[in-house]
Amino acid sequence: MENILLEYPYKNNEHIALVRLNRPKVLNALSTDLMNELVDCMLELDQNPSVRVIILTGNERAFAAGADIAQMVTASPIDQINDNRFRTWEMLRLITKPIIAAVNGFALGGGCELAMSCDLIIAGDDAKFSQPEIKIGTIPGAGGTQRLTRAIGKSKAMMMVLTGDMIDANTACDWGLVAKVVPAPTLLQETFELAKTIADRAPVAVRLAKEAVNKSFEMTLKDGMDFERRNFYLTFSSLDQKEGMKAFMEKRSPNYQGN
Ligand code: CO8
Repeated sequence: MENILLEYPYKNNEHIALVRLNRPKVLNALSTDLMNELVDCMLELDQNPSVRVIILTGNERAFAAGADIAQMVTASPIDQINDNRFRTWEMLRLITKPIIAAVNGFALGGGCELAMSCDLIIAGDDAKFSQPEIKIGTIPGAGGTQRLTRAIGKSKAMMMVLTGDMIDANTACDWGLVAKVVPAPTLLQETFELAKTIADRAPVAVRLAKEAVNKSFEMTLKDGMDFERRNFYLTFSSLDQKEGMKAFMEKRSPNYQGN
């Protein structure tokens, strides 16, 4: 892989994988090759039984400054259709394990959309978010008008999408785009602590909970409640549910095996 790095930096915890976007010279612009590598890597991690949580990050300067403009500048609509870059973006939706976006610096355009494709965002206090496509004569194409609107509401999303202006990390947190803001130098450590907490939970339940929360964006409340209930029932077929409740009754910590 040339455009991303896969690391297991937490020696005492093999359950957590760190995927780093790695095109620093162009602020991690999301080229087709990068997105292909990213999706391949994510699909592989999803199949790896020892991995329970994935952290996706960039570097100190940028999470990602958007789709690679150099690849799009002369593209025709037919080029875009033939290239079918959104196929890879769609495949991110197939990942069943929690993905935490750890954002320092710029998360712009496709970079903001990529962060929003993750399950939650932790931001360093220097992070900046925007959908700047309007400034270069186009509009968001990977969820910037949809996920952003669901995250922060119509009026604020309109302001961001129609102006293209950046918001800072604290504003993004106040508006509900970001779960937590931490001092930038501590971003990976803080994200690891959160990932570790999630990795310590029952993996089957984590997967079913993620699936149910994501369904809330696609279903009516009634259908979503039905879906949630079925996943709730399904947890009772896991050994981890037996272990979790037994451990509670025995006043000890549970030991989850992920089955
Ligand atoms: N694409 C390609 N190259 C980029 C990108 C990008 N999105 N962003 C930055 N770069 C490159 C610059 O060209 C520059 O390269 P070089 O050194 O060779 O000149 C290098 O990164 C450093 O950038 P700057 O010199 O511009 O750094 P500054 O600190 O002055 O500015 C900014 C930083 C504000 C982030 C500025 O670079 C910028 O505005 N970048 C573009 C942001 C943008 O418009 N993003 C939206 C792109 S469109 C998009 O994302 C649509 C998504 C649709 C879905 C995805 C479909 C695949």
